[in-house]
Amino acid sequence: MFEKILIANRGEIALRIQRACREMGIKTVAVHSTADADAMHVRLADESVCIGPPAPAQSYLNKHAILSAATISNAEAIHPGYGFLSENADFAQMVEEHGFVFIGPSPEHIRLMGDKIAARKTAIETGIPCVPGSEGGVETAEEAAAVAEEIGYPVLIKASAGGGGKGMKIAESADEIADAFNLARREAEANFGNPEVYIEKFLRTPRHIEVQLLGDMHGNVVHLGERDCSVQRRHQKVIEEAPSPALNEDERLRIGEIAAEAARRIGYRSAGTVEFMYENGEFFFIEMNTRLQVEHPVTEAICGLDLAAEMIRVASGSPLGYTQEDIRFTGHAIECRINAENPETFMPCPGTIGDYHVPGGWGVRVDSALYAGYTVPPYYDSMIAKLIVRGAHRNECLMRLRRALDELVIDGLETTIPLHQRIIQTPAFIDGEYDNRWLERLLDGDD
Ligand code: MV4
Repeated sequence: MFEKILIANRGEIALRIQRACREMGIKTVAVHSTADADAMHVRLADESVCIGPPAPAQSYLNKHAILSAATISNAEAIHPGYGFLSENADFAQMVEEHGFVFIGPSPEHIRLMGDKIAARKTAIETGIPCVPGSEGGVETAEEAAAVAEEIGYPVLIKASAGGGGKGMKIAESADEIADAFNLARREAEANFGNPEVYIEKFLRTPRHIEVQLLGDMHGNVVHLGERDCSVQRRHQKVIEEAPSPALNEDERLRIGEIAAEAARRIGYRSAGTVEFMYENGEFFFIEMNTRLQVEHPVTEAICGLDLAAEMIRVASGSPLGYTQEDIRFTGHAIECRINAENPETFMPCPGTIGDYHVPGGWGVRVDSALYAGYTVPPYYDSMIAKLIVRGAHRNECLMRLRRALDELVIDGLETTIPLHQRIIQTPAFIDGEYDNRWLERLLDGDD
């Protein structure tokens, strides 16, 4: 096992990984920008290194500064967390070339899944169901029109270098295809420096359901069930839960096994997530995330595994100590992402924390790097806390979540706590009857 790990991240996820390290007897090195000198992840680390000014490009995205920090601190491995450099294949490769272990998948797998056309081809080859669409990239407006004619309108044009919903264009009919195609290509070139696009049938009311995978270096892969992340606003997840209220036991096992088998076939290692859209009883692959995700705690809550610790174990070469049959799912879990934002306009609201009180009791977990008197800087993501609640079943979980949200106090800035209180009291959410556009409809007042 490693003796010392550098954590190339900040905020709650840096603490999450530090906690796993501490419990495994591993020393931790924090890196931080000048804006984060007083941050909790720096205070709680065994050592810390300042890697640059506040702007992420000069600090948390600065590959050379992070590698220098790993060198001078004698770290053996680097955990990237999520965001920042976590899905940067060049960084993962540099980490290995400098003789450190990258705690994540291989650079080749990160690169493969970062190219959405290649990822779609891999999904098809490994038996994962995909949305009807183009076989590979689409080069001309004529080709786009021919594909759309074949699969039927409406269609969605997506950037191969996109992901997370950036750069998608809908064409409702043949009148719109040429403009949509040209616009999508131009935007893809401008935003990602790569004009390649592909086409899929546009699904109007899918749910977003994703399968958590964990693989080791010895060819073993297990799935840890699914998460329903359909409650989103502008491609930002707001609430996640496991298991999905939309799936029956057969669908759950089938989609998990399909995802795990595909990962086995490509030799995937570490934590990873296969994202699906689910509509009318059918699953369709969208993309694969090659990182530990924000919402991993809902999976931990229902399967009893420590995903951060497992990632570290498999990165050190240990085999998974269990097979799929050993994984047991128990109860229900829901996560609320709490952002420092106005709960109506969603304008970011950095500031200094006044009173701070976190809920406790059975089944309640708060992952956060906040403390009373801490000033949330304006330079980074506005998520400041995650409240994760579990219960024996969904209803107990909902009642406990309502209780925990009422106990939570984060004063001194605006937060999305009132939004969560509203969502979990809305009948459609209580009934588990929501799709990926439900929250935006609720906020627009059409529900
Ligand atoms: C789609 C889609 C409908 N049809 N693809 C958004 C994020 C990115 N991962 C893929 N996304 C979508 N792809 C087809 N063929 C609708 C979305 C989508 C969405 C998907 C999941 C959760 C929330 C969403 C919000 C808007 C659009």
